[in-house]
Amino acid sequence: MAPPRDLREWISLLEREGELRRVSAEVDPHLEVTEIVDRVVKAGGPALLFEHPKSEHPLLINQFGTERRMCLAFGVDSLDDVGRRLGDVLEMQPPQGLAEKVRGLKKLKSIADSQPKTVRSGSSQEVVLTGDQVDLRRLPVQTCWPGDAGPFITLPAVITKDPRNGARNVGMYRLQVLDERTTAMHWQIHKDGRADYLLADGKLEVAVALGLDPVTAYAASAPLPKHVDELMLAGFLRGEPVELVRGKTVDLDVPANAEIVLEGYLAKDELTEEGPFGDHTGYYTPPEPFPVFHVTAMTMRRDAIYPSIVVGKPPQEDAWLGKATERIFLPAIRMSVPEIVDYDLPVAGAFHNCCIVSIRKSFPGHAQKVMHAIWGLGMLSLTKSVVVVDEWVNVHDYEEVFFRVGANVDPKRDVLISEGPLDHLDHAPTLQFYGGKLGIDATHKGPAEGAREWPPEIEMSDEIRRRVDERWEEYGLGAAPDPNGSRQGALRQLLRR
Ligand SMILES: Cc1cc2nc3c(=O)[nH]c(=O)nc-3n(C[C@H](O)[C@H](O)[C@H](O)COP(=O)(O)O)c2cc1C
Ligand SMILES: [Mn+2]
Repeated sequence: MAPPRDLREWISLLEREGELRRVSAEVDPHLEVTEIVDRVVKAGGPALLFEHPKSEHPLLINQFGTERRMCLAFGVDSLDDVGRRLGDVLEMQPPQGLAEKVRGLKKLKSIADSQPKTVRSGSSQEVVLTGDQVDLRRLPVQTCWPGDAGPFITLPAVITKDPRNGARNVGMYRLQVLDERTTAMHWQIHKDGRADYLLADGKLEVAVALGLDPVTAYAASAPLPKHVDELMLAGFLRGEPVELVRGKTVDLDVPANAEIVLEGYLAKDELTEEGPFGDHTGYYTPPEPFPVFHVTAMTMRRDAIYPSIVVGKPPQEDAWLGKATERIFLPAIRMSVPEIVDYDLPVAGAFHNCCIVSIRKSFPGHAQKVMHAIWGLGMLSLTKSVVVVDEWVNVHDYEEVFFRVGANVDPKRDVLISEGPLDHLDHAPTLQFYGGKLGIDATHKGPAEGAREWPPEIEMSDEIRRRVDERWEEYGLGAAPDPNGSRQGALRQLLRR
């Protein structure tokens, strides 16, 4: 099934699938929406369309809150399917034979189709407000947590151009609403939008799209190299190009199907105090200077729907945006580090705190090599701790990982303390941006790594397993438990947690 073309199609799809609830009661975007959503997210509940959030615009939230909805957004059964499609293109080899050539052409077409397309008009400009007509306070912008400095736009796609070569960038950076026509722009030190800003001479034009089809909205959060346009990725993943129209007051193309677009500019060196903001680390990030965004135009669909998301103590809705990235980028990571079998970024680790990675180990020090590779790879370079396990360990089964770390690690020999860049939001390191890294080698070790002879792991013989499979009914013990069930599941049952 083709992914939805815009937010309206997405909402219809969610509704058809029983994945969306409309709330007609009046609710307050000041804190009240957060408390409702926090409970619904943690219960694995539906997307919510608040029809009366004390604003003329309805508020959509929790659209990404479960794995099932994330798969619906991409039109796939499993997020790994999305990764495989991307991997297929990345790994393209010269085709052998006719069938492969035809398949190769299809892949090339999917790349050609990913280029955004300019169209003459779009529903995102049905209503055009400029100058004094702009009033951000008419949107149901949430104040999420009691200690927040004010209302924050939390699910934007921020579009800029590299002043050197015009290359587009799209990033999801929150915007603190300061008054009717200005916001702060929270792009962190490692981000591409900020790099465009630093390269700008005097002024940088910006457009912010709100209320996109779910794949394009996701793409704004994807950690692509700076020179790769996030809208290309969106077009590739959707299977059709993202349509753009000319901005009304800026020299930027904006999504034709967005619900709302904010156009404007940042003056170089005009900073404001941004925050505090209850962040995805589970703590408030303290006030810090960030650029001021002046809104010169607000364009909309008639009856525009405003999209929002709450971040906070994990798990929150952003968990599945992060998991989508984890799955989609696995093949790309394998391109540069092919010995990686799988990896997991635990949601509780806010994605940058921990990375568990399984490898096909083939030489002494291989685990350390992979730790350093991760610390040198795109946004993964900000990872604070890396746990390396052997290829047969399920990285998504945290009980199994804990078992391997306990069983296979000599802390003196297998723990590596290093240092390097850390996430902008990490409050733990002594210095902001820079500090310690922890690597734990939980693989089996050989004599060349200073270990004694490694003992064999306990495994039942295949013969006995087969016999018990065959005879299970005879024992009169009811339905057979899954012999390959996860350690996590087994432990929960055993300990009745
Ligand atoms: C819900 C959500 C909110 C985010 N807020 C911010 C933010 O305020 N500032 C920031 O720098 N990154 C934020 N991010 C992460 C960026 O969107 C992500 O790093 C993205 O890759 C940035 O694009 P870029 O690589 O083009 O800079 C957020 C991500 C999500 C999912
Ligand atoms: Mn980028």
